[in-house]
Amino acid sequence: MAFTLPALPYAHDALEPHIDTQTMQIHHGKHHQAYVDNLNNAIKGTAHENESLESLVAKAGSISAAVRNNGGGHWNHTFFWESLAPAGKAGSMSDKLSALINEAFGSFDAFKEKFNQAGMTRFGSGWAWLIVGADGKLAISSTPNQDNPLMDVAEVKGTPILGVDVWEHAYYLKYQNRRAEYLGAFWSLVNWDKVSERLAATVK
Ligand code: MN3
Repeated sequence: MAFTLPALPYAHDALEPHIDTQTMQIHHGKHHQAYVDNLNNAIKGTAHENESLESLVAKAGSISAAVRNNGGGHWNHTFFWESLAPAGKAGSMSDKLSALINEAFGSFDAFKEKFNQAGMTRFGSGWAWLIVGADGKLAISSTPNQDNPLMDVAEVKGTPILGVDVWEHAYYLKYQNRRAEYLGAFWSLVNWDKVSERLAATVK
C-alpha cells in the first residue's frame, strides 16, 4: 500500500508567529509530500512495497539511498508535526519526563542548552533529537540529512521523543540564516503532552 501525506494536526497558521504560515504550507505541502511521493516511487515493484515505514527505517543501512532518505524524511516530518502545538496549547511535562530530564541533564535549562547546541552544531542539514536510550535514560543526539536515531546506521541509537528539523527549509523564509533564533522559537511550540506520552510508551 502506498504511503500518504498525513494531515497536519493543526492549521498552517497555527504556529504563528514562531513558525510562519508560508513555511508550514511549503514544508508540509511540498517538502513532506515530496518525501512521500519519492518513497512510493522508490519502493514500487520492489520487495519493500508492502513493508511498514518503521521496518524500512530500521534497516536504512541496507536499503537504497532513495528509500533511506525519503523514508526517513516521511518518518521524521510526521514525528515533527506531532511534536509541535500552537503556543499556549503545549500541555505540560509529566512528572516522569521532568524527573528524567533533571537526572540526565541537571536541569531543564541545561537540557535546552544542550539540545539547542546539538541543533546548532549539526553542519548542513539534519535533525536534533531527545531520545530514550537502551538504558532507559534520556540523551541528546543529532543526525545528518533525513537519518534518525531509529536507523541501524545512527551513531547514537534510541527511541526519539522530541525532534527538531534544522534543514534551512524549516526556517529560512522567516529567519534566513538565524538558526539560533528559530531554535529559540521552537521551545514555544513543543507539545509536552505528546513528548510525555511518547516517554510513557517507551519506558514502562
Ligand atoms: Mn523538513
